[in-house]
Amino acid sequence: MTGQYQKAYFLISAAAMQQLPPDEGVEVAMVGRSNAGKSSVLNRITQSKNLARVSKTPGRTQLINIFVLDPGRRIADLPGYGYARVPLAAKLKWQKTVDQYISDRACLKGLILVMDIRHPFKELDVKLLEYCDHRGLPVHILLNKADKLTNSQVAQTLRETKAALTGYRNSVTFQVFSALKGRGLSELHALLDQWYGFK
Ligand SMILES: Nc1nc2c(ncn2[C@@H]2O[C@H](COP(=O)(O)OP(=O)(O)OP(=O)(O)O)[C@@H](O)[C@H]2O)c(=O)[nH]1
Ligand SMILES: [Mg+2]
Repeated sequence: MTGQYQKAYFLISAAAMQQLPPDEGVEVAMVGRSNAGKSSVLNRITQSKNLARVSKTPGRTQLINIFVLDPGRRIADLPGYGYARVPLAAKLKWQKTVDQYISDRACLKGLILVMDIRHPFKELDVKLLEYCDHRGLPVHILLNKADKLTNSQVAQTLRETKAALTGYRNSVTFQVFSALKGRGLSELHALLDQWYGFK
């Protein structure tokens, strides 16, 4: 159902929860370390060149950017975490906004956790996974930038990922992805179709 995603448009950049649209319908959020490729993934999902601003400077997406697919379905692009050069006070503020969003947003159906396939399962990724497991929130991991690895390196990372995810009770799924090349897009669309209830 790719047509549903191409209709996406930008709604608002929210600096705080109160600025978000009403907490109803279905929202799916993109999360992950700064520079992992969240915005690039969003552009790939919606087949648009720069719906979400893709920045070569990490940490540029500092607000919760909301995109609308249709009146009851939205995508949230959350601020990236873990970028060292951001001032601590600003970092803490973003962290608070993201924590609050994930814990309080009732319409949040699941998280798309974007990781750089070359550096997966960093400390904050694991913390997030543990929190979602605790909260019972589904997480779908994208091992992004797969174009940077050889096939055998990808296969090795998949084995390691499988091993890293044993022990989570909650629904955690994963796949290989490349926002640059479009690899894995139909698999991701199929997952999103389920979450959004597209037939
Ligand atoms: N080779 C390759 N580069 C990618 C891929 N996805 C993203 N990039 C590059 O990685 C950099 C960061 O991408 P963004 O999409 O801005 O990352 P982000 O996670 O949104 O970053 P923040 O908004 O700063 O948190 C950009 O230079 C992208 O072009 C991919 O699949 N392959
Ligand atoms: Mg971004």
